[in-house]
Amino acid sequence: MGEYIPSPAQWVREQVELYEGSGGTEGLTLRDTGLPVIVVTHVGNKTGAIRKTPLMRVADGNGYVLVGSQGGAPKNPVWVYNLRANPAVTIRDATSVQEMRAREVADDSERARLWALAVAAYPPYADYQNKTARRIPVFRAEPSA
Ligand code: F42
Repeated sequence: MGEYIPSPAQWVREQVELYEGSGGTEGLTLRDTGLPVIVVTHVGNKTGAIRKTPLMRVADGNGYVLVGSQGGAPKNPVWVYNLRANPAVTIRDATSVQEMRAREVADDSERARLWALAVAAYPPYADYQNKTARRIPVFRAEPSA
């Protein structure tokens, strides 16, 4: 296991510190939206370092939908490449911590179903997709055991 390298983005780093440091009892929502967030721990594909990325909480049965929106920016967030290279992730959802595998969803009909769940959980995702020419990557994290 590599060492943990915190996000260079201050607001993201601070959310991870609060969320994980409190054992999943504080810092559970995105800024002033009140909407729930999970923390995905994964491995950097170049450094091998441990990375921690907060994402919106989009639940789907026993799994989670992970949306690489990055606010509709032109480029994919870097964590997308980490998950493609190494799908083993740990997901913290409040006080629950689970080992999971993140599978990128290629099938159009499955993606459409998961995208609808994502937009229901966090409506700005729809605006983000309209803002960018890239197809926003969608993963489904599933229990690995
Ligand atoms: N981002 C989303 O894309 N979707 C969400 O639903 C979302 C929700 C959310 C909620 C709360 C919150 O605090 C943040 C939220 N974010 C959401 C932002 C998210 O947490 C990420 O910050 C954002 O998606 C950008 O991801 P990123 O992986 O591009 O992060 C950047 C800032 C970063 O950490 N870059 C590192 C750096 O040093 O520049 C690189 C990190 C890395 O993984 N490096 C790899 C390595 O090997 O270590 C190499 C990667 C490569 O291939 O180059």
